Amino acid sequence: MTVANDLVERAESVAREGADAFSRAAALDDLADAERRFLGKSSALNEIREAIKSVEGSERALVGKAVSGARAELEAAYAARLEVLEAQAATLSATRDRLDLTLGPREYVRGHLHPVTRIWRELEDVFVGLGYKVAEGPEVELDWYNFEALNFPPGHPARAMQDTLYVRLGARESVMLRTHTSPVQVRTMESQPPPIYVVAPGRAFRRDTLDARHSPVFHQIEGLAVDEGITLGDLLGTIEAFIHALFGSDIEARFLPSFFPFTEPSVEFAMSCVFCRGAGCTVCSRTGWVELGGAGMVDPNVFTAVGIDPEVYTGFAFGFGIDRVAQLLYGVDHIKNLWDGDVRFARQF
Ligand code: 2NL
Repeated sequence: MTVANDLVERAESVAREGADAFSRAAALDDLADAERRFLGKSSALNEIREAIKSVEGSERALVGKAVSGARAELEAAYAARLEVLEAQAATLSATRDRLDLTLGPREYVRGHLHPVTRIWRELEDVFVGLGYKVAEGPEVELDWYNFEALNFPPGHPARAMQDTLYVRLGARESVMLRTHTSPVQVRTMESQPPPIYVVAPGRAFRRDTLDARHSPVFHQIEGLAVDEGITLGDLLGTIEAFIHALFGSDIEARFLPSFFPFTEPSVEFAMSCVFCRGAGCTVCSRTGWVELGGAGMVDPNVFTAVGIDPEVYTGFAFGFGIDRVAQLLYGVDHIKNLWDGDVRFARQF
């Protein structure tokens, strides 16, 4: 075998060997080693090229061609493997270095109405069903609407019944937080002629010390009917109808005589206890009855104050606490639980 043939063969075998080493390189480091070995300065291929000097002139081209063919093959094999390994490395680091920015699942808690709001709306529904309109008015009131027009003359002892929270505006004791929602009905009577059928639910304020059943801020609903020929019988029937609608037709209504400056005659009304059905329990203090509120026939002085002729019209009015009904129906022992905003309490309803 000639020196030239031997060199050509060696070049071809180095090309195969190198291509094989490149394709077996598992990582970029291995590939770099193989590249140095097969394509570097002291590679077998360079030795072969050096050896060309010892080949006869006419055969040099043959060996030169074999060497450059082997080099091209090696370079192509190297480039192909490099591409694959670089792509693998990129995927690997993308996976390994990934930041998990997923937000953890958050519990979706659906809210609901406050127990007092619920009773408030149920009461409105009952009276709207009886043909009443819902009226609203200011919580900061003038003496005229809160007292004067309601037959509480200045200095009248009835004012002492209402521990009023006054606001420092205008003349002394002329502006106050309304002590009941009656001023809404006074405003209604002043602004429209009878027939009037309205309920006024809303917040009211009194200088009460907080205890299990009293809060200085409370909610009440008052009702007013003014028409020709309205009687005490209509009042009693209306209250009985609303008690049946709200608590069930087996619950009884009871009326006792009472006094209010704005009604004559006046009554207080109660219902048979929803818990013991009249047998006697702690909720009704073993009486079988639960006090709800007061009512009466609108005093003629009130009609005169608002410009309604008491010779033509009669009417009845009633009022009771919304919080008290909520407390009763939901079994809330202390009224403060309704208002201190603790969701652990609110969630129970
Ligand atoms: C109660 C008693 C009551 C009224 C409110 C009223 C309103 C006008 C005229 C006459 Cl404009 N009366 N309201 C009447 C009787 C009783 O409330 O115990 N409330 C919590």
